[in-house]
Amino acid sequence: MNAAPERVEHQMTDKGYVPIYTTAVVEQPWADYTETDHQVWATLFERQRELLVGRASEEFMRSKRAMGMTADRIPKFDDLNRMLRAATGWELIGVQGLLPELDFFDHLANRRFPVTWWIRKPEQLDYLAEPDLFHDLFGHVPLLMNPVFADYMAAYGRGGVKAHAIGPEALVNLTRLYWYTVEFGLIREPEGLRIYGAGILSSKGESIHCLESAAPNRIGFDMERIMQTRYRIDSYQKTYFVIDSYEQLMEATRPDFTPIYARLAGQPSHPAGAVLSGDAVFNRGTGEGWASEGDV
Ligand code: HBI
Ligand code: FE
Repeated sequence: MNAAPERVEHQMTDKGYVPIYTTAVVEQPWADYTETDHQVWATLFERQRELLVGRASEEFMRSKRAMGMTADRIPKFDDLNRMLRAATGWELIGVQGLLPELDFFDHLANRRFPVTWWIRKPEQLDYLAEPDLFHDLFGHVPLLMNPVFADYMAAYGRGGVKAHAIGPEALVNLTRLYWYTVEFGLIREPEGLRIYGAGILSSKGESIHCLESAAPNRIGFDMERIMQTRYRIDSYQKTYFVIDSYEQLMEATRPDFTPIYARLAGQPSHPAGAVLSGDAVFNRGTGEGWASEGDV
């Protein structure tokens, strides 16, 4: 097994410096995971499973149970693939880590979800600057069992390939859509606001913060508003966008985005903490304790 992930370079992206890895697809080196690796998985899994009761979208909790993920061992991609392929035609592929955006989009467009093969170290339990196996497998994968969300992710990938051909500004707009939905999205359910974004689901602190803190704004989903809104990569989000349903998300990606990009081109973007007159505001955050507006 590769002793360590093959990192290509730190690339300056609109999210600041992020490590970009080789794009090779790798077999999950399951037999080589150490007891410590399995223990890290167990600790993170148990902690989030308890924390997410009453906080995560019902669809996430149901799908996670359906996949048979447990705390005691790191799941095998092959086991999960049998269920995923049957449910929505998706499959997991092992990767070294963050991929260049076009590679990532192309995988999504073909219903392949890239999952980092390595898991964080015990000393990184609470914060990691890049996606690891826990973030990808626990945060992103269960909802791929939901047919509507699975279709959204494939449509998003196709949109990403197109945006990449249009140019960098379109790509930034589309990356913001991913950020505020797939990574940090909230959904309105009968019992109240619930989490579906993987970046929150795999984070203890943000699972609590996003629903219970007075600091962030919580605003109704508006795709163009999201495409114009910058975000943070190094702190809790200042704004969370709330969808009414996964169908709403799927509907939003039906139209061709090209005219939308054209309309947004050259328009100023909004700071992550902005609240605008047209916003459907669930609550206007107090913003206390926010760092400067140094967001992307
Ligand atoms: N690569 N492996 C991996 N996983 C991601 O979630 C990922 C990526 N590359 C780019 C990326 N996400 C984001 O920039 C998306 O908004 C495209
Ligand atoms: Fe992610």
